[in-house]
Amino acid sequence: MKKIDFESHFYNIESVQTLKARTDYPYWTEEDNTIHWLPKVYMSQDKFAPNLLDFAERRIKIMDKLEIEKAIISLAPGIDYLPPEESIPACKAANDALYKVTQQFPGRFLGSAILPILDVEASVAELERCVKELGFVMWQTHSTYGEGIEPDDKQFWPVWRKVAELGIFAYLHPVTSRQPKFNDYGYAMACPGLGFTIDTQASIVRIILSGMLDEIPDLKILLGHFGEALPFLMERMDNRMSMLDMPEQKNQHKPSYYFGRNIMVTTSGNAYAPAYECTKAAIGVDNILVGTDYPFETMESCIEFLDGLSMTTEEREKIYYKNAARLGITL
Ligand code: GRE
Ligand code: ZN
Repeated sequence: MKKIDFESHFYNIESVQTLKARTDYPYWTEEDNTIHWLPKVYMSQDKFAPNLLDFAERRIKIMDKLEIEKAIISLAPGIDYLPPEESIPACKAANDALYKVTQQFPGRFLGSAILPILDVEASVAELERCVKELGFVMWQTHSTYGEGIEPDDKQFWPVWRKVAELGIFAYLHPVTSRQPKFNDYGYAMACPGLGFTIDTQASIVRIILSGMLDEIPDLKILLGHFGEALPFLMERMDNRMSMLDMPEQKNQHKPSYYFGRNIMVTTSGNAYAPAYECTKAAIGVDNILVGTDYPFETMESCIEFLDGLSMTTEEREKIYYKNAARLGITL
C-alpha cells in the first residue's frame, strides 16, 4: 500500500558550515564530528550525517522498496532560531538546496520551509517565497526558539497566520530543551529519549492556552511521536484545566477540542503498539499520519511496525495516505 511520509530529514552543507563556524551553543566540532547543544548535550554525527547530507539517491531507493510514494523533507538541525544574521542566510540556503532536490525527483520529495524565526518579518517573506515560488507545503518549526522564547509568543503569530493564509501546515518538531532538569544526563535523555517529548508537549499546550488556535481556526499543526504523549493525558488536561480555569488561559475550548480540528499526529519514532492504540482511541484514526523520522530511525523499522499493527484496510489507507488529503497532499 502506498504511503506518504511527513517526517524525513536532511542537512545541507551550508547548515553544517553555519554550525561549524559557531563558538556558542549550538556548534559543530570538526575533530570529533559532533554537534554540541549544551555542555553535556552533544551528539556524534558519524552515524547520521552521511544519510542526511547525501540523501536523494539513497532515500528514493528505500522509499521505492517500501512504497513510500512521497516524503515531505525537512531540515534536521535547529538553525532557525540562531541570531537572524546567521539564520536568514542559512535558512534561505537550506530552502534553496531542498528546492533543487524536489526538482530532481518531482512529486516524490515535497519541500518544508525552515524560517529565521527570530526575525518575524523575514520569516513571513521567506515563507511566502517558499510556498509561492518553490512550491513548499509545510513549515518545519521547533518546540523552542531559545531560552524563554516560546512558539506561542504573540510576536510569532504573524508567521502562524501566514501558514494558515497560504493553506499549508506546520510541523512542531522537537529541539533540545533548555531545561537543566533534563540535561545533565546527556543527549539521550535531554533529547529523543524524553526531553524532546516534554518540551514539545509543553509547547503545543502553550499554543492551545494562548488562544492562537481560536484566533487562527484554520491553522493545522502536526506533532510527531503519536502526539508527544498527549493522547494519554487528554482527560486529565481537559478536566484539570477546566476545573482550575485560569484567567491566563485564553483558549475557548478544552484542549481535546483542538485535536483533529487543528492538530494531527504522526507515527514518528514511537514504534509502540500501546501508544498507537491509545492515540487512535483518544483522537481517532482520521488524525494519524505516517512519519518515519529517517534517518534518525530507519524507514524499514517504521513501516514494519505499522504493517504489523492490527487494523482494518480502511484504517490503514487513512493512516498511510488518505488522511494526508486533509492537508492538501495526495498520492
Ligand atoms: C529527530 O528528528 O527525531 C532526531 C533528531 C536528532 C537526533 C535524534 C532524533 O533531529 O531522534
Ligand atoms: Zn524528526
